[in-house]
Amino acid sequence: MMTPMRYALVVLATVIGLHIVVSYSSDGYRRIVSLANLKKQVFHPSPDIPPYKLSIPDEYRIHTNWTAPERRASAAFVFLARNGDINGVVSSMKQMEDRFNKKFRYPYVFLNEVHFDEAFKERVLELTDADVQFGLIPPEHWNQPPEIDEKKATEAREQMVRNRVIYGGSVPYRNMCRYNSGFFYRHELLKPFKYYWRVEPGVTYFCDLDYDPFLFMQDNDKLYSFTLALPEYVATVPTLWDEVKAFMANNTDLIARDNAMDFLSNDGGLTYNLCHFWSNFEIASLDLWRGEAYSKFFDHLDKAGGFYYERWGDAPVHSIGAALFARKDQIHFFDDIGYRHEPYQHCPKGESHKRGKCYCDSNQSFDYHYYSCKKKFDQLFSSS
Ligand SMILES: Nc1nc2c(ncn2[C@@H]2O[C@H](COP(=O)(O)OP(=O)(O)OP(=O)(O)O)[C@@H](O)[C@H]2O)c(=O)[nH]1
Ligand SMILES: [Mg+2]
Repeated sequence: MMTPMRYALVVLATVIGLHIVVSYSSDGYRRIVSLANLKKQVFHPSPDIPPYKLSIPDEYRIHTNWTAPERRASAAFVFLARNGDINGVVSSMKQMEDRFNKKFRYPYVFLNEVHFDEAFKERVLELTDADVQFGLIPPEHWNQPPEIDEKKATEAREQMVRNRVIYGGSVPYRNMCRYNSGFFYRHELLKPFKYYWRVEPGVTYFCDLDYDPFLFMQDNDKLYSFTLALPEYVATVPTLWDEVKAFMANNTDLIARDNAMDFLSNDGGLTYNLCHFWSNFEIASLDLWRGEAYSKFFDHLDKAGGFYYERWGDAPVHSIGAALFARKDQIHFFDDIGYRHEPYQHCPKGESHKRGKCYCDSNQSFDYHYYSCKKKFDQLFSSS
């Protein structure tokens, strides 16, 4: 016969036994009876802290000790922006991180003609584990040069405003175009790099990118790349092609063999068809711009003054530079990078769309629009 004492011992042993068995077989049970949890129950926080303010326990978080791929290109993102562009900047950058750079961790270089403010820096730094640098543009690289005849420039701007040319009355816009055309690649912070990816505020990246486009460019001897190509507003570049022709006539030795002149001109170079690669997206070689040919070309254009007497954009200037000083096969179309800068977008099709898990509509790709210059690019290769 069981005494009450023995009876109590048997019950206790059964409870302990069950606890051990269930602890081993059930994660949930183990969590509930864990010391940490019991402690939480006993020492629950002061009632004036709402429970949602307690941080989620670390055990719920995924810990991936991600390391960037070993082989990397010498490359950085370049972001020219104003302090007031911050909301568009973080939108573009967050997408860049999520779609690509979380895996690759390429550094960012931000450039501005005034100091970036603390709020700007703070919001940018929150977004990435990669290195981020903030650079100040030297005034002599940014401001309208003293050789420009201000009276002539003012008259030109006023005329453009009357003609409703977009940004026609803006000096800062012209400074920006000239800076992007001829100076950004000389900035101290970009000196260590060979390639850059230009990012602008408020753009959209539609697809995941599961390879390194910088390495692709480097390994395959590509110098310039694009996703969108279209004609420039003729009112912004009325004398640009005259200057290009004058430069070519005096510098035949600098023009690449197998260049992409037929992308720019429908008549062998006589006239400009206004086609250009849209430079708000660029992955390109910094050394292409730093080289003798483009340096002399930019100096020639700068002396002609069309950045201020007209409104030459960095897109046609870069495009003409790339088309003339690189071989056509050194210019790459990044079909698998879904990209939008208002009001146009490139969206991959078929297998590329699927591989990139793209969320854009392939039927709404500017490539097939009558206005697109993509077909001129394709024609470069149609007879070779
Ligand atoms: N620091 C600085 N950056 C500028 C200035 N103007 C433009 N930018 C930057 O230069 C790039 C091109 O300027 P945008 O205003 O986007 O020019 P756009 O693409 O021709 O025209 P949008 O259709 O307005 O986008 C962007 O990265 C801007 O943030 C400026 O005055 N200072
Ligand atoms: Mg823009």
